[in-house]
Amino acid sequence: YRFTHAITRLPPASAINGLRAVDTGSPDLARMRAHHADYVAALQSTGATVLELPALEAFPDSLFVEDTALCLPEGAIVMRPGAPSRLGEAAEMAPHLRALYGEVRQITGAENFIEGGDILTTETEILVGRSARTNAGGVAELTRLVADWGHSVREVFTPPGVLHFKTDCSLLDAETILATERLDASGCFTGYRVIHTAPGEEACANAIRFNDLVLFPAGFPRTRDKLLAAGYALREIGNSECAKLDGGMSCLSLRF
Ligand code: CIR
Repeated sequence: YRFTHAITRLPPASAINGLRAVDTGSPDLARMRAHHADYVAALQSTGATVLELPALEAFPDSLFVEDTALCLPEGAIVMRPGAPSRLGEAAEMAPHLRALYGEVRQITGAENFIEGGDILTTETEILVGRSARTNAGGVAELTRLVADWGHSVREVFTPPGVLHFKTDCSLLDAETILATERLDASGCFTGYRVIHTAPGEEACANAIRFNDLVLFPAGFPRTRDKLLAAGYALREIGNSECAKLDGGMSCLSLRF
């Protein structure tokens, strides 16, 4: 599958107040913006068109656009983020998706929550990890919304204490997944080829394959070498500042 488009959103100054599970210090905004520019340039270098949306100061986590929607070849689904401070980000994304796609559907159930970071789309199925942000109602509503587009959804689980399902895994190609051992141990990837992150490097499981490149966070040399040995073309991108907000490579874009 080749992507022709990506959507990103510039980091707002308010990102220093973004959500985090553990406070490891305030992100450095200038460095975060420099990393973000490297990320956008890497996407563009594959030939894709990148729609760079302006910063939204009212939403400190709004640079993590992935959580607001699921983009499929047939259309997009606007999410209902489980973090109350992020709910409004989905409505900010919807008009851009409508402009780019014919059809946009929406998770609307008042008790249903789901964030894009919990969704891993492979060539054959959509895996959704229940988490502190994604509940059974959200998974069920998504399942109904994508059924007539021919997509099947499989509900899986995000390990306790892990923000999103994709915090711990990424799709590298049609049959290969990069995952932490703790997530793979749940058995959710039976039938796929799985490459494990090196011990102690669990934080690099969130990468993205975008056309000919794998965008991979800098600073994880043993996993990087495993991926290079497996034949992937890697582009290392600094992620030190987003990591302070539990964000990684996939969170920073919508891709289709
Ligand atoms: C949050 O807690 O929602 C943000 N600070 C990080 C979101 C990361 N997004 C993602 O993994 N898809």
